[in-house]
Amino acid sequence: MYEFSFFVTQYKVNMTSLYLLLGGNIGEKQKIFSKVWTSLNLKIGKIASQSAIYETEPWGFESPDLFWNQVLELSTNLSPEEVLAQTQQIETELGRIRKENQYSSRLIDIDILFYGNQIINQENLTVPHPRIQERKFALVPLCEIAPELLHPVLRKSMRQLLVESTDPLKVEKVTNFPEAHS
Ligand code: PH2
Ligand code: MG
Ligand code: MG
Repeated sequence: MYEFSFFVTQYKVNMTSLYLLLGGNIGEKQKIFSKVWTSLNLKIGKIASQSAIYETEPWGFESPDLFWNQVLELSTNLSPEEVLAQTQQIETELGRIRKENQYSSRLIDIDILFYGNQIINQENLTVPHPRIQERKFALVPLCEIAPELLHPVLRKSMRQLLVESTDPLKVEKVTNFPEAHS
């Protein structure tokens, strides 16, 4: 009995709030997004909150195919490296083929925006994601679910970063989107 409650306490203490950004601009977006929600819930942790889905113009490259973007907050007990391995595995399972060093259309991209307030600068992983402040397709959904969240490097809230953003690209809510909660 004692050991059990000890375990529960440890488990809760080690949970970290993780913000992920989903993005994709080709394929059956609705099917792909709902498969991602199921996989994330199973492999990384429970989805605690979700933004709406936004239809967004491609940032950094030209394509007629608009993106869907969504921010999810998960509660996880995985390490950042484990989260990265799991998100990359889910991307691959859903048919993502990586092209090196250039932006291009993709079925699904799962980016780590924030892992608690940790700052990570490794060769294969930078957290917070280095381009959040340049991209309205990340800031608008972040502001919807976490306007007061403080960027641990820039020391500004999501609301402040959105106000200061000069990104002109269109970010519009998709209405009648399905729920990410299972
Ligand atoms: N992701 C990119 C490059 N450009 N543009 C939009 N609208 N949404 C994205 O998720 C996105 C992008 C690189 O990952
Ligand atoms: Mg990305
Ligand atoms: Mg990515």
